[in-house]
Amino acid sequence: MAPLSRLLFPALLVTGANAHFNVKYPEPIGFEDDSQGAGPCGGLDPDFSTNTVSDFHVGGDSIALLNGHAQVTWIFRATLDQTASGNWTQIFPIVQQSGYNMFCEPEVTVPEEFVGKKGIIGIVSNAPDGLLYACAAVSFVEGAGESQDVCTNSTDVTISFTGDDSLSAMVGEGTTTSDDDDTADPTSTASGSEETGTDDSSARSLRPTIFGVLSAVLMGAAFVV
Ligand SMILES: *[C@@H]1O[C@H](CO)[C@@H](O)[C@H](O)[C@H]1NC(C)=O
Ligand SMILES: *[C@@H]1O[C@H](CO)[C@@H](O)[C@H](O)[C@H]1NC(C)=O
Ligand SMILES: [Cu+2]
Repeated sequence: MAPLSRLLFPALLVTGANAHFNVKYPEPIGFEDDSQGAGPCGGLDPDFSTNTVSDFHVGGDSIALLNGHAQVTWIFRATLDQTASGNWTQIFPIVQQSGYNMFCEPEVTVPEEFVGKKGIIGIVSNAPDGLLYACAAVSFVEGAGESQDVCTNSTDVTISFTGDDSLSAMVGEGTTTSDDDDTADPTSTASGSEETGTDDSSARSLRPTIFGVLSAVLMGAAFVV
């Protein structure tokens, strides 16, 4: 009995710790799985007096992510608004990640004019369970960052450039005219969300099935124990 429950306990923990995604670099302001769907920072408010404030090199620095979904699209954005409430600049093209686990982009650049200021790096994931958010509090500095040990791509992950209207609607407020047009056009945003819904539908229907089977197996095993 004891060996079996020892086997089952880690299995239950793994099932319970079903994180949407984690930011491995730069250090995020925090992480709450339950509120990660709340923008702009996953249910957390940046606080530069208590958060770790990392240097982020405008000439190229790393954003390292641990993804808990089969397929997502990502947008990276930055703002000098320390409350993260707006004025976002897109800092990397939107990409799609297929496969779980690590995706790291080591050369994310930020506008030179951010140097010497503090602000927020925001990461938004369009996942099968909705839009998910994380933020890091940073100090923008000159030059290029050193390579980070945590900056890896998992072997079975593929990354491709893509479009995603619900993500591109999250940048550009008050920055460029073309981005303003995107944001102001409800038709393009609406059709974008529909497309995304269709793309994700297979993943969405698969997940509950897997969890249903897993739960049934675990519950069955628990009765045996
Ligand atoms: C918005 O960001 C730009 C840089 O992209 C900055 O020059 C400007 O001061 C910011 N505006 C506000 C209101 O924070
Ligand atoms: C991970 O893959 C992306 C997309 O191909 C690439 O830009 C990036 O440099 C890779 N990261 C590492 C650490 O090699
Ligand atoms: Cu999720």
